[in-house]
Amino acid sequence: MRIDRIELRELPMRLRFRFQTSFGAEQDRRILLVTLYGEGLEGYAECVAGEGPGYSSETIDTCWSVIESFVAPRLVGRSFSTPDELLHALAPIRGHDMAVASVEMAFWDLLAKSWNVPLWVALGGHERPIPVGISIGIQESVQATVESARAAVAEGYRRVKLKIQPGWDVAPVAAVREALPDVPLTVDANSAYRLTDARVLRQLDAFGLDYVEQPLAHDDLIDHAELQRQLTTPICLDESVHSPEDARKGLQLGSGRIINVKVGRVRGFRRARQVHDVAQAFGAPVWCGGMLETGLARGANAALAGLPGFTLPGDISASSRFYDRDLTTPYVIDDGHIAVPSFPGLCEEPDGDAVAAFQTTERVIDVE
Ligand code: OSB
Ligand code: MG
Repeated sequence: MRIDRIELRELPMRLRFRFQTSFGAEQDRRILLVTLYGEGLEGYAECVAGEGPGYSSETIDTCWSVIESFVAPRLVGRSFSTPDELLHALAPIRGHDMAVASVEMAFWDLLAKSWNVPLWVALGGHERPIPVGISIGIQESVQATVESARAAVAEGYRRVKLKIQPGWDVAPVAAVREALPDVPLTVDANSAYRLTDARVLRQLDAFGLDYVEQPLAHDDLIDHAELQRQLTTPICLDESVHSPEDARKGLQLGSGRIINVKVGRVRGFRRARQVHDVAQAFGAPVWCGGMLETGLARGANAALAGLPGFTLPGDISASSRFYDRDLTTPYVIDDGHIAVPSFPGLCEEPDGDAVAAFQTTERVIDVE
């Protein structure tokens, strides 16, 4: 597959509500839409970086810059027959995983379209309905949190995850657990605690949580292992895992027992599948995380979640939860599940009118 051209477009899109986490609030998303052109086909993907470096060190601007200056020049005008070959050409780029992932994902779209198969086939997964959970941001009050959780369960979501931070943990969790005694419930701290907060985190053991997600530092595995020894609730690693090697080290050390796999965070589908394989070797469940994506990436996430080790509900909520107008046919939740897309490639063709309506900036990197 020869890559003739890479196109970057910025689409500012507004979330339907402010999404508050321990690292900040997000409402305005700057969607970076990547298009690869090759063999008469177009491959699409969305970059998952945020506007600011709160979740990881990458931002939409660093991704734009790294793709333009370092990724595209290594790819345009060259041929790659597999994602491995493409990743090899990008190996000199240390880090910047979300930037690399967006291009790797668009390459999978191109490849799968050229083979005329849906992404789940290209990935070697299964076409099964994927159970989905919902991630509820930090709310104004405990009452508002309980209402959001009740509404999510009424809509069919199979797991409720509450964002927590110091001072906003035991009270909302206790209230939601009391209101919804049987719902699979989890919490996500996005690295807001330290090992010295173990006493508070141990209090969460009383609520039968499926896991506590990334309680400690984004780059830590050692303190997580110590904390895991002190908790009965499993720890799920998110920010700490960027590679299959990180997954191996985290599971070997006992830093956690579950992994949230985000394609953008781990440099693309190839490595997402490898993280899945490592976790399977350890007997550790994984699930597919979300980054407030548009419908473009939701289908791709569902396809990834068709791999057999994805045994827990993913953060793949309905398009309409986040966006009034989506870039593709909106994804819907049916009885708490999302369907794995069956059209060739990673996603449906983005709706040209919607792209034009949102687009503000464009840059094309062509063969000279
Ligand atoms: O930690 O899982 C996270 C959104 C942005 C950044 C980090 C995270 C999240 C979510 C939202 O929890 C999940 C979703 O897209 O539904
Ligand atoms: Mg998380």
